[in-house]
Amino acid sequence: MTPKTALTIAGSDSGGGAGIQADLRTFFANGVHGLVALTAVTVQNSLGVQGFTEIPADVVTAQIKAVASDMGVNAAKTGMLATAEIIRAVAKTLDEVEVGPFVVDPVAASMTGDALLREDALEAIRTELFPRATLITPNLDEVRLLTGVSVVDAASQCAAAEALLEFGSRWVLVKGGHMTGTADCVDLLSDGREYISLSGPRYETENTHGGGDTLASAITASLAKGASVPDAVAAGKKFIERCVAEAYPLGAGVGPVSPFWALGPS
Ligand code: PXL
Repeated sequence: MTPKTALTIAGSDSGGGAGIQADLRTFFANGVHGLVALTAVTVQNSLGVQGFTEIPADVVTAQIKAVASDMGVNAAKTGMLATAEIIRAVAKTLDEVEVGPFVVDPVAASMTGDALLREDALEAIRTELFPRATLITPNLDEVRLLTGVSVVDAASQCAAAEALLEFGSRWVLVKGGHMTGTADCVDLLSDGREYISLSGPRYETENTHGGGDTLASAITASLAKGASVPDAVAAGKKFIERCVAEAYPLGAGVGPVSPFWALGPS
């Protein structure tokens, strides 16, 4: 049986915890065939990102067209996009090929605070990609950069969701994981009509590298299999919770969230 396919348009993490490495194993663990349009090669380890080189925008476009025209894409997501030129190329390509539901994870920086986007690029994500997105999945740092709203409680999380929907995505997931002083991790999913609060346990771990990528990929995998956005987000949250619960130390800095539980008992 041919599985459904999901495409990640994202960068490589030499440390293997985030980026396309996280996306592909999350797709695999969720039973979909992963396709890749590589945007950048980062040089990094658990201590931080030492630098990155972007892939030429026309090569990013060519990768998307190659897989979409032959293999078919049931859902797609973006991670690190590196430059405004790549973002514009992705937006234009999505007008030309069919990729199904489209998830935009507006990755701006790594857990260690290192930039993963050139300066003018966040604006391009907002204007070029958000209007084409089925769902956007910003964390609270990205919410602040995109809207100026500092989320500190349920009311400001709701205000942030409304401000983000103005940019034109169908749905927004305002992730609450970075909120301090809350016992649970509460994410807010909204399309402007429904406001769905998703609450899960907060695990005490420093090892959360790749968490955002893993969540967005798990959601994308469910969308590829035909789930509705609320069902895909609920399933994605369950998936990332297990990955965070079993995150492991690796290197002297921030370790990765773990997908190993998905293999079953060893
Ligand atoms: O987690 C965001 C992210 C996405 N993509 C790449 C990364 C990171 C974080 O470090 O390195 C390639």
